[in-house]
Amino acid sequence: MQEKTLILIKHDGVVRSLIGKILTRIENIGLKVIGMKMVWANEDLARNHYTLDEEWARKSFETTKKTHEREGKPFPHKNHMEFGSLIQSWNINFLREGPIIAIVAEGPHAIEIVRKIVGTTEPRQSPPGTIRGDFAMTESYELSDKNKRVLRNLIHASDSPKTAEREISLWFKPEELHDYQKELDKHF
Ligand code: 3AN
Repeated sequence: MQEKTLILIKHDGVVRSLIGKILTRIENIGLKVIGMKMVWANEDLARNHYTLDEEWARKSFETTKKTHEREGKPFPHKNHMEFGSLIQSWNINFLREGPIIAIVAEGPHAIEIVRKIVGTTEPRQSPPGTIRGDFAMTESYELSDKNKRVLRNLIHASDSPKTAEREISLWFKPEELHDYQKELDKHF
């Protein structure tokens, strides 16, 4: 039940001075920050973070296609791998735009809870109360498509235990993660 998750406050969050506000939300729900640093990712790190996974490409292709169809907008991409590699290259450029904050947070159900407070991939659909909904709701697939760039959605959070393990080991050395007690721990 105790889980660790990787959170990245991407460069759009850093330049909008949202580091403190986002961290407060993570702390407020009772998760423990056990690792944190500012990183300007190189090409290798960014590419390893956004590997082109076929299952992800298929899911993302379907979700984006559905959103376009619902709104009566043309969706020019024919297959998920062509679409996936385009988004991957946009994601790599975006991740390397400037320094970002990498965080490892720990707590019961940490992965699920952080995804919940982050909101949906498209900030426009993200409900008020979520990080993307409260701070980035004007961002949409329509805007990112028009400008041929990735969705600027402030934050990344691991989406499964398997991804969390891979991502944490990519961004942090074991000695950069710390073990300490907090007041709430006695209830877990
Ligand atoms: P999330 O960040 O909600 O986990 P993923 O993992 O599906 O979303 O996608 C990774 C990143 O790829 C997103 N944060 C978003 O910036 C970008 N992305 C995904 N789909 C699209 C799209 N159709 N257009 C632009 N950017 C996209």
